[in-house]
Amino acid sequence: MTLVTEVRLRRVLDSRGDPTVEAEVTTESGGFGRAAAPSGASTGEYEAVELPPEEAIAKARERAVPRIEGQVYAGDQRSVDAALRGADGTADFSEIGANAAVAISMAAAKAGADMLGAPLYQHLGGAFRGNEFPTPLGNVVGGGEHAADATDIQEFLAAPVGAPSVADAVFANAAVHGAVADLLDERGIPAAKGDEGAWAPAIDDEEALALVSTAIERVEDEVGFEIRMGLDVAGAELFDGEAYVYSDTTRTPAEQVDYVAELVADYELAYVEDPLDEDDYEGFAELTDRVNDQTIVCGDDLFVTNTDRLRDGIAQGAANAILVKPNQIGTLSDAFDAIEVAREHGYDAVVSHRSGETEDTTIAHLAVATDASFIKTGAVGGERTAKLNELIRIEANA
Ligand code: 2PG
Ligand code: MG
Repeated sequence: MTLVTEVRLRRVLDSRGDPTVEAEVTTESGGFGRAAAPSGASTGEYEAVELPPEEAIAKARERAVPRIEGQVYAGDQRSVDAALRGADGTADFSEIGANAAVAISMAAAKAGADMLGAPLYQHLGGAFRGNEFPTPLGNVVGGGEHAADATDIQEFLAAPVGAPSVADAVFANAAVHGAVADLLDERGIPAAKGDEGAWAPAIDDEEALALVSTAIERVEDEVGFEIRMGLDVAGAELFDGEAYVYSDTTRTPAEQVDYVAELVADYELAYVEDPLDEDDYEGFAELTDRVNDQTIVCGDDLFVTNTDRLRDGIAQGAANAILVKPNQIGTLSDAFDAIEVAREHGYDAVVSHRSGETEDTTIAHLAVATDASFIKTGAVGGERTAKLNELIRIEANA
């Protein structure tokens, strides 16, 4: 068994131009892994704590690194992650920062794979992983916390559910993104891009729904397979404690359930994430009950990749899928466990990027390793294409 010999930490840039934590892990036998923490903008209240990168690095160097260097076996991800938890000592990584923890956890996994000479997805998934590839959800129009003066709903996603391969799906999403640009141009609507590379025009949600539907139809005609629409409502960001506040109207929680159920029916949505506030398990359960056989209802801020919150949701029938973001919980082992609990209870797993990203590709491997149904990692832009192109490579080499 080969020990981890060195853990190095530094600040690097993320896609928003902010600093984030990068980790490098080296093993006794020369295995090497490098990974960087992503960062959210519409963060859930119950997420693990992200510290300012400099502070996270200092704390992790002081507390976590001595528990890992020369102490844990590089191929044993559970030991690495247990050392991180032990070094931190809190439930939410508020001592060393979930950003430092997740960077070390992911870098150690890559070092373990490198040491074994195996691709990361195989190291994480084992020899018996299935052959299902995740369907990529591509963010093509968005607003909310990801862009100023744009839509209230955070993300309008292309969901190429009929794509014969990951590569076809990736290109289809980029084509929908391009078709949206053409439609905006035809209508003389200017648009910049939001944090994830989605178009962020100053239009309302209804116009965006119509626009993305049309863009999807155009691309469906070209590619000849089914593409549907999905949404990340990011409901917690709209909720003011009593009602959901949109630019042009306000909806009570009951009205919000009706509204989303109507959107699911009217637009044949394949996917709805965070339709309600992160504390509203009951509302999630009611909506899920109504649309369970029509669409995927996914909990992001609701579950924050946390198995305890997921189990509460399962007990109440809230949602039928979980969004999985390793930095929401702090380690790959925890993210893995969330996917396992979801699977045991018939919930789909959707592995996801954050709005602030780097060129790190770990989530592409995690999604393949765990046979996740979907991966949400944007449609265009270097930090997004890093993951999408990695999926294409994995598919080509599998
Ligand atoms: C989300 C994510 C990613 P953020 O809400 O699902 O799209 O956004 O990283 O800002 O939380
Ligand atoms: Mg979300």
